[in-house]
Amino acid sequence: MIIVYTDAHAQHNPPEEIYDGTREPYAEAAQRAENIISALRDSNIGEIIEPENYDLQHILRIHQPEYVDFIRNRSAGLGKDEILFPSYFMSDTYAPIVHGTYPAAVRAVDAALSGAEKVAAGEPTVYALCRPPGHHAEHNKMGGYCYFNNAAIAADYLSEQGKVAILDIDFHHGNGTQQAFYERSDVLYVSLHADPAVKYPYSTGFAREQGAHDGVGYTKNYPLPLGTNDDQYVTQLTVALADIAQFDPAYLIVSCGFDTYVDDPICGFGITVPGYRVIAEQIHALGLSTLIVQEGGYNIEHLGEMATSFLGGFIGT
Ligand code: SP5
Ligand code: ZN
Repeated sequence: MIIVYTDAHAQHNPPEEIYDGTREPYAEAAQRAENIISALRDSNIGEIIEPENYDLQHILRIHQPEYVDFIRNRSAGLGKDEILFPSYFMSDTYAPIVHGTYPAAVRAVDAALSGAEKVAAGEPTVYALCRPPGHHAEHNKMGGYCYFNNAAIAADYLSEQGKVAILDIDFHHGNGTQQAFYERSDVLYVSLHADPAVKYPYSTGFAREQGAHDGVGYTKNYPLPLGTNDDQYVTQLTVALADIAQFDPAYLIVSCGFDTYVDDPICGFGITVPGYRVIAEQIHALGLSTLIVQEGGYNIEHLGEMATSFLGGFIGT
């Protein structure tokens, strides 16, 4: 397996988010990616490479030019200790801008695109350790710790070569990714997530959302109750994997959040460290060329174990 990582993410370091009117420590901390990469360095899972640099055009196929300009200009205009909760182009109060947000977000896209390029060149499994995450980022809105939609940009890139399925196993519904492909039949979006009636992003991810126009039937949402454990999760995953097998894609992108973990501080499923391996083995059994893109996961201390367990399920170690 190839692992794509750059420490450029660390310059995106907001000190806080606003939750219910109160400023709270930023859950999507740089230490998340640092703990994952350190655990992977200590394992034999794969070679770690730096992402290449890609043209902005790839981002602009998913995001509005004014939105991209806004993040670039507002990031650059901030001092090193300033934080901005913008009034434009935002879905919520979980995606503030700091000085390093734009360059970090661009490099996260580069990591996903590098992974996509490797997969297109025949690499069976690539893990892009993206930070900041991406699946909540919409065409012209940041939100939920996300700015540019790494997985959607990689999916659009790979869709030039063949059909792409996206399996989103983050705890939260990927509203941004769903939006990007809602009217397309060449990219299937399948998501398992907490019931949006009770958890973020609240307004999308209901089972009745199934696509529109050419995309009818190519969005599949599987909301699950709080407390969902390993066995219950794998039962629903089996259904999602059958959808993907039936679609018969050339490539699979896994939007991989570890916020389904039993001890995640802000979520509420019951997936265990060994459970991540079982989930990965089931996905791997599809036999598809697969790009894994990191999304959420907030139990910083245990993220390395989760990533090692999950990625191990793809290589049989
Ligand atoms: C990528 C991803 O997983 N984004 C998740 C965005 C959800 N953020 C909303 C939850 C904020 C909870 N903060 C809780 C503090 C409670 N004291
Ligand atoms: Zn999440």
